[in-house]
Amino acid sequence: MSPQSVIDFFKELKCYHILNNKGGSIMRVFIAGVDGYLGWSLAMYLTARGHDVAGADCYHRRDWVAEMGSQSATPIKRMTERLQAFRETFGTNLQFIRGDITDYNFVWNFFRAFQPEAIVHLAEMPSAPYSMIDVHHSAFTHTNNLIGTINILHVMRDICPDAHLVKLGTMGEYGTPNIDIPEGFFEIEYRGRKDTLPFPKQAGSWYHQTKVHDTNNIMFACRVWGLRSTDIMQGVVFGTRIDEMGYDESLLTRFDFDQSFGTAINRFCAQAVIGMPLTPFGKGHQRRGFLPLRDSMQCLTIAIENPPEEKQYRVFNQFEEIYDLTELAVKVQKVAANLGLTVEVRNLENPRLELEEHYYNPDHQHLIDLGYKPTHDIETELKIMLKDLLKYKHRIEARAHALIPDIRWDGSRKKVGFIK
Ligand code: USQ
Repeated sequence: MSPQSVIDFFKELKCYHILNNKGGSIMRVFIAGVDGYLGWSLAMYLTARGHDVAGADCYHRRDWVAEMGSQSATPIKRMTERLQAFRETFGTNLQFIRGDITDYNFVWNFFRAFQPEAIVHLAEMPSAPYSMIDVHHSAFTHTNNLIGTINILHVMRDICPDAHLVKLGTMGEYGTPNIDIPEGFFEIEYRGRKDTLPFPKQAGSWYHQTKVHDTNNIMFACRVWGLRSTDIMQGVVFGTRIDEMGYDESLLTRFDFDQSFGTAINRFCAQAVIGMPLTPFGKGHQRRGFLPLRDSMQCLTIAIENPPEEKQYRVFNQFEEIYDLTELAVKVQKVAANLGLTVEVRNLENPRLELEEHYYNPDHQHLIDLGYKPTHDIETELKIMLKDLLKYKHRIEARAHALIPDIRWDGSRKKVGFIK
């Protein structure tokens, strides 16, 4: 799209005035990846709080899930219908242009016209298994994730150097070291000298590696060009909804449950709904930080509304609580039983190479200091999820085969079996 046509697009939306709007607590927020699980929810959450939101997406996520032979449990409408429902509910447009962040000119034109004050970058390939399929998927994950971030950093430097980049990283960047994990940096004494340095990264997949590379690139851009950024080390997100979605099906966000794009709790809930055993991998004592979708929205908004200083690169570890995978499966089993759903917990052979029993103690204080109030009620959230998913049981059953993994970390492709 040419620069003039992007500007015409914003004029047509009658929001051209925002190009010159300075100051105030209402911010112009650009969301890269606005058609995704987090992006669509965040667009609603921010709009409901009065922010001017614009977004871009090239529908990669829809294609990747289809490639996995799966579909979202919640039915996802075409973007035109989603935008119409958005307009009817919120009384304002979500300013959307279809486009790919790996296209530098697209990012340049969009930022030039919209002049974002905050940029939330969610437009990355988010799946560890998908990145481990083969060389092509690994290379695609690197190209997609690294080039998208590089483009955003360069366009920020040239068009909106005062804007704040809120970049979605992952707790998985740190891996599972046998010591406490700080928020990004730690003080170290080595051979009698002290410094504050980035905490070592030990990612567990090619996908997680791309997030580590992004972190290095963003830190460099902040140091050299004076940009400001919050790198969010987010844990595993779960949930079907946030309150802003109400009961309009067109406003629901996607809910994936396949081996690549479904995450642990979401998969357990999908399994419970169709009566399939819940599947901790291997010994099932992997520990991770988890947070509900509504807390993820709260935290991202806190980060946006409390930008860092010029040149500052800061890290937030974003999760609510740490759980052991088997403990979680048992929680899902219990809440499902209260709804009359009987399900077993059965361990599956682990397709991944990871520690299955380990120490895990990451800090997560920065967001709490800024006002984050964790939901703390996982069982209520699980009940909401299971009730929502029961409406779409047929859609999960139709793709039940996608729940059993066959993507292995050694590069082979063979379905895993139950081990007990
Ligand atoms: N797991 C099971 N059974 C399952 C699915 C997963 O035991 O049916 C285990 C995995 O082996 C792993 C843990 O659960 O030990 C988490 O797996 P996951 O698929 O929920 O999450 P992961 O691959 O780590 O990636 C997800 C998101 C990613 C995000 C990351 C945050 O897909 O985008 O960055 O969570 S974190 O895990 O903290 O790195």
